[in-house]
Amino acid sequence: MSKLALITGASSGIGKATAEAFADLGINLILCGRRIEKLDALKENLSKKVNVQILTFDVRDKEQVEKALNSLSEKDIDILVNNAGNAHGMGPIQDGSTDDWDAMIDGNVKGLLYVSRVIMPWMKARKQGHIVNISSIAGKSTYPNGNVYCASKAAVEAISEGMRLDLNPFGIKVTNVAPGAVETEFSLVRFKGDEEKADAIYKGFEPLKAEDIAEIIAFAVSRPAHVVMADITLFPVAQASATVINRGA
Ligand code: 8X3
Repeated sequence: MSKLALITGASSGIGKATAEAFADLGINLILCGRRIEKLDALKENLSKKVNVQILTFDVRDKEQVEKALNSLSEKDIDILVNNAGNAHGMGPIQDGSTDDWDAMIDGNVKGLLYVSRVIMPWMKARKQGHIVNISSIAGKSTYPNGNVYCASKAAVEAISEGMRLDLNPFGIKVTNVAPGAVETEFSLVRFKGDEEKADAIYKGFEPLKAEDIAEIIAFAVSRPAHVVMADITLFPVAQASATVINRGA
């Protein structure tokens, strides 16, 4: 029987690429996000391969999350990909914008928790399921000016561990994925639309593409029932740590 996956932040980047990779595996999809036109376009494309539903909500809004997820007629979700999240601003912590901090803590941490809080009991009742949390190298290592973004991803790392421990009695798999430099809308959002700054992040080396991460996620969710890939760190070859990237001469 086909599996069913729910992906947050599915309208672009790693979320969208993961939806495409899952469709290639015959996994039915619930695509979640805020940008309905983008989700509609993706649905139109992927519906040729699998069943696709769309749910529009903002993960930061607890009521919206609960209302949208509880409206699902099919609650047998096999795979939850907690992908929604972003960086907002980058600079010294003493000058940080509290609005940016709210956006990152509310989206990357609380949003992931709100979505998971609804879906985990459904998985627990079925004694099966797989949760994939998209963290970051920033969650394993804090870099200069990354402060609150790094903190939000460090929280994701801790939540993945907490889920793995507490969901262990129910046979639910938890995979934490920590990418390094991936070229998506990520830097454009972080630098508030400043294309020059965003492009500079990926200059002088070949960054990962969203599809590279999606391929690994697709691999992780298609392992045999007794196997879980617990923690995956992914770098482009030019990257050696959160701060060391070989950009050539
Ligand atoms: C994205 C990777 O290195 O910009 O989470 O924090 S990094």
